[in-house]
Amino acid sequence: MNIKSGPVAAALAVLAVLFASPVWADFEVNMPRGVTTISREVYGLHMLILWVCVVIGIAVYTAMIVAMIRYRKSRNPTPAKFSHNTTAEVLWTAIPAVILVLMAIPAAESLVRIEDTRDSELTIKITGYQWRWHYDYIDEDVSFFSALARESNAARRRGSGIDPYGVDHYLLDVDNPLVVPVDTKVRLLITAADVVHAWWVPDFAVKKDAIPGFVNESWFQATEEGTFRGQCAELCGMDHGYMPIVVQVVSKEKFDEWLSEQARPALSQAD
Ligand SMILES: [Cu+2]
Repeated sequence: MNIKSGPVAAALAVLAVLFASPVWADFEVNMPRGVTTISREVYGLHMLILWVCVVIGIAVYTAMIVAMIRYRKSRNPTPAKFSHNTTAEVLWTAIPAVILVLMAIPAAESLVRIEDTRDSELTIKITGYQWRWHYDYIDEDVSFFSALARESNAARRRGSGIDPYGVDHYLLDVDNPLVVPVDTKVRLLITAADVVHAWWVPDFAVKKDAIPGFVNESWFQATEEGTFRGQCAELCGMDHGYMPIVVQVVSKEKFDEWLSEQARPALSQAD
């Protein structure tokens, strides 16, 4: 192996090992399709605009490469002297403007739906703290804190001796998950008690800043049961990386059961 090829070969070997590793099987290159009507709409919009960009990219690069080859100096020694072409200028201004307007129409329609929190069946107030979340089921007398799960918290500490790969959902698990019923429009009131946080669950297409003194609104309606994970998405301090979000979407019957279970200990505490 000579000196030049040494680092290149080493880098290629590292890349080969990285990409062959089973760890990558968990990663998607694209954004998730999600489990709410809005998340699927956002995904569809993202794909539509991606393909519009791909077509434009191919058209522009093809024109550029053709021009570079056809009008190269060796083949075209005396270049044309004109400096304006009104038709071309009108076209390359009008066509992008029309494309932008066409893309803005479905995007604006989605934005209106994303902001429409009317007719919700359940309201949950979410408060960000350094570094945990507080959930308050308005009208239900149920509220609790949700913090990093004990196993993850132990493994993250320096010198803990615990292998993070051995911890299930390392840094993405909490002690008390948020529980919501399926097929129910859940309105979220999002705020913070100390610094700016952001409540982000990709599968719901919800990412909203939690700002002290302000109440932001959002909503989601999950159409599938399951456990969905997210994280605080605003750099909020030293332990920003240790405030995950876990939402359990359960059947309506299970949710009612869960609610009544939650209300009981709160009552006994009040006595
Ligand atoms: Cu935070």
